[in-house]
Amino acid sequence: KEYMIIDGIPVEINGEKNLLELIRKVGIKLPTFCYHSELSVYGACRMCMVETERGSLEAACSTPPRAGMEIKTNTERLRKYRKNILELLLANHCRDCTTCNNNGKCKLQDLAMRFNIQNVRFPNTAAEPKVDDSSPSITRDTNKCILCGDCVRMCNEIQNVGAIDFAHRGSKMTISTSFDAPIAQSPCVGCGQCAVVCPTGAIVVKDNTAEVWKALDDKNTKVTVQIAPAVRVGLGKELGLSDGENAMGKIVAALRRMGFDEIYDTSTGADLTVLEESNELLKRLEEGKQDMPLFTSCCPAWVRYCEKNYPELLPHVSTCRSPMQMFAAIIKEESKNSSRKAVHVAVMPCTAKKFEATRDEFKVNGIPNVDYVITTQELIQMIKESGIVFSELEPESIDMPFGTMTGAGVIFGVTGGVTEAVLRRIASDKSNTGLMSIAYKGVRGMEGVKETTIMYGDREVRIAIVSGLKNASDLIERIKEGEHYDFVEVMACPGGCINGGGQPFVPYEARVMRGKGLYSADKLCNIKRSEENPLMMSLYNGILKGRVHELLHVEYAS
Ligand code: HC1
Ligand code: SF4
Repeated sequence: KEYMIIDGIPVEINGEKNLLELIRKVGIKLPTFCYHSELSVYGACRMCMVETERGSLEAACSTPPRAGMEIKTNTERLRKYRKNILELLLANHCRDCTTCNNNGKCKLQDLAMRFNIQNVRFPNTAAEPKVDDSSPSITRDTNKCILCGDCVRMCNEIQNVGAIDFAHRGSKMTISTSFDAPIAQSPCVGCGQCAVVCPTGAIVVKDNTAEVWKALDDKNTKVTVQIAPAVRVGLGKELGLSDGENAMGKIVAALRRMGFDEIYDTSTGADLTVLEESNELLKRLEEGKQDMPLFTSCCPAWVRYCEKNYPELLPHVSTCRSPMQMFAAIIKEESKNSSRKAVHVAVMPCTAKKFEATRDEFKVNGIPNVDYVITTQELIQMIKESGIVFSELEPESIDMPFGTMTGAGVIFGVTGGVTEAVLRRIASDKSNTGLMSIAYKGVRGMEGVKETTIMYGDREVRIAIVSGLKNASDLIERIKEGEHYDFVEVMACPGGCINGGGQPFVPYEARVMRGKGLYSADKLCNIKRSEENPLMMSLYNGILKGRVHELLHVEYAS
């Protein structure tokens, strides 16, 4: 065993890549702006400097631990050093914290508080705000940027999109799209992962709460809402619950108090998706197709990425609308019977859903089926604004007539969930053991690439599950080189919707807890398979009769 000394405490080295990981492991919160374990090490912010026994300063993020090494993380010299960095950043920053969209979630604000910055010794040189509001998913203000490069590395390394990069040199350096075009005209797919890692208000989730409040206040409007699977395990932590705790009942209670007229669960829409997508897969298998796989279509950032980068693959993307859009089409259809104006809101963990809602494919007579998408973060904001003490709410249940859903629909929110739900549908063994054996087939887990093979009759069905768009494009390249798959699930955000761009930012371990939360929610459901949802039958015999294609399917053509 090898040891080193951190602040006088002997600590075992156990394969940690850098000092920062080891320091965090012993419970010391070393400050950083630019370190994320899943991104490459940039080492630019210098906040994580530590002092060695020889008196030199080293960046903990880019120094590997060595046996016998002795370091200090909190000395007079380090405190001065960090304060200096913070003051320099603040001198160049607008400091409109009270009116900033990121107020309370900003790392710069947080560290200024933590290091007790009461005075900035340098003159303020912050430029006027430069806001790019062109995207329906994210809002950028480059003058709140501290050049940590987190967004650039996320967009390039994990998402393989490359919509933004460093531009210019020295004091003119900024983060920009190519030719400084509005982000909506760049290759951006709206996944929001840049906003997840941005430590300040330079990239934030687009805020649509005002429109929703307005609809709620209007007596002549009936406001229906659907809640995505991943939201229930993503918002509790900020409202006094624990990481990954299933807060669905409390969310329903909060939405009812806020004035929503009918409250539904997107998992019901996911049940419809399972039935339709399974049919598509079975048709392929029965026709003995061996060409390109069937790609899932529920993730709007993936669909956009495919349109922009692999338009030739679009015929292989499932024609199923996403669960949000299938369900919205049905809810809007039902709302036609109301004498009031119908507004439908979707609460999503996802920023790309905001874009999906604006697509012409999902409008009827120019009116979108989903009028507004708000993210988990915006819902938290609305709950706080309304003064509701979330942790004390009594859980309530969703509404009828569309209030039945299954465990298969709930697990959509975590990578591998769509596949598991489809496998439950196509498996011939409908016993409990059969159900459990699917779970152990390699579909679960937070890995970015998973593969499994199942038997359908005497045909081998090859399945790949990817999350993170770089993993998707690597897989597509392999497929183009001749590797065969029958079914490919793609989610743009690493880990799936539980880590969506609209969820509050949490470290990796907490994301795992969110996934576990969804699997527990599945266990709690008395119906596990989509085809056993009694609502499905009545929908197919009712609203959907003769209109399955019109209401549940879409053809994307870029
Ligand atoms: Fe998702 Fe989906 S699972 S895309 O990740 O298919 O956003 O949660 O609502 O539509 O159901 C997101 C989550 C969500 C859809 C479903
Ligand atoms: Fe890149 Fe996604 Fe951010 Fe767009 S939203 S700039 S694709 S990380």
